[in-house]
Amino acid sequence: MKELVFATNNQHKTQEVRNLLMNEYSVLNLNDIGCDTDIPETGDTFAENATLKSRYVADHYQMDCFADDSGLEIEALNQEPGIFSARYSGIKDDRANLNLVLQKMEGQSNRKARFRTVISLIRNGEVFLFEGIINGTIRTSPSGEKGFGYDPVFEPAGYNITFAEMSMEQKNQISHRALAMNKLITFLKEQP
Ligand code: ITT
Repeated sequence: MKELVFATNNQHKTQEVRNLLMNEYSVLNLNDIGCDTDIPETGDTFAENATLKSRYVADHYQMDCFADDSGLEIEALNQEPGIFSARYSGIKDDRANLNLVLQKMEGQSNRKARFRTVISLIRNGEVFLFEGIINGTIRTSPSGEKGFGYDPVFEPAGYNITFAEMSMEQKNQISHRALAMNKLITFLKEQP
């Protein structure tokens, strides 16, 4: 099977993407290729940060590679946490970040939010970008044990359960990352 490097340290993301690509590619993450660098994400946008990660691997390992940068954008908080989603509370701790979101949203009637992913693919030195968005709302308290990050407080539009109450297969049918990944897969299939 063809191999593809996914420049991430996040095991949950790796699992989701392996599940999506299981019939087409064997997915290697940073750990699998022996890269233990915490690649700096110093950009101002998802696209810049995703490309910093994919470019790092392409430059240091001479391999085609893709990376995603994703996060939660909440309308009432001026699209925060956005690119700061992984460390919104100051530390990389899912519970602390989620609690800060709930605290900032206390008493707020506009609960609209969206998850957004931008994937950056480096192929033969060239960058290609793919975006996925899912709209929804922020619950007033967490619900569900599955998934990761802000999943327990995000209810996708058209559902009455949170991402954390869905199986990975169900989340993978509708999530921001799955939408962006499907665009990437379509692109890869069209390539010679
Ligand atoms: P890598 O950079 O190593 O890929 P990361 O966890 O730092 O892993 P990001 O920089 O893309 O990933 O940060 C995204 C953060 O946004 C992540 O830590 C979660 O808090 C949140 N997030 C992204 N996708 C999510 C999802 O599907 N469900 C819940 N939270 C998500």
